[in-house]
Amino acid sequence: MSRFLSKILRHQPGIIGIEIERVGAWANVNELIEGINSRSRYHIDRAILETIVATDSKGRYSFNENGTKIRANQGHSIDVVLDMEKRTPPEFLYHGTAGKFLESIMEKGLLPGNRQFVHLSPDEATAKTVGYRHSKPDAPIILKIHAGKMVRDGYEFMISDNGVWQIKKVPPQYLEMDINRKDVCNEKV
Ligand code: HQG
Repeated sequence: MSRFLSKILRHQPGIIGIEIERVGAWANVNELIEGINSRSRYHIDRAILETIVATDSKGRYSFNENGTKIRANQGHSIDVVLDMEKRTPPEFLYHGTAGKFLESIMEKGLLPGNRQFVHLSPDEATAKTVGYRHSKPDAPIILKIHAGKMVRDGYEFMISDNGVWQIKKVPPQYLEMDINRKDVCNEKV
């Protein structure tokens, strides 16, 4: 159900016949519940939705202040404007990906693809989990991002409400593949 909610709120609200507000990425809760119940194989009610929002492992969703609207905190492919906080990142961030993408990444840098932003992780363990989504059954490749250097060179980073670092792109000169960390790169998740 949480995955289906992600699909609706980040990528395809039209599949249940609803619209997402461009500014803030909000969906109307009543319309969402009615749309899911009438146009999908799922059944949901307010209590189930509240449980998903409260217990999601990555804090993917939020209600607005009076609980009439809901949104995904990040990860959109549709054109939305989120009031994400600009923040100075730690010296290094991490990105987990699949070996099949490496040549292109090292040539063009990290690009957002279908999403609005490139997502970066604060630690290698998180990056490993993210990368494994694309690399399995092979182990992911972990790239170290020289985020501090990027800031000193004028790049701005944002962080979503659920703690995912975001940026429009990471040029290749700020990427490093730490070949010494075989324990990270060669193990399966
Ligand atoms: C790769 C999950 C070729 C990139 C996670 C990635 C994350 C390139 C894939 C969130 C490239 C895009 C996002 C280039 C980047 N050439 N490939 N130049 N630049 N790529 O799924 O970062 O569970 O859109 O390395 O936790 O994997 O959904 O991005 O492998 O935060 O909440 O293109 O999704 O969150 O894949 O994952 P994605 P991602 P949720």
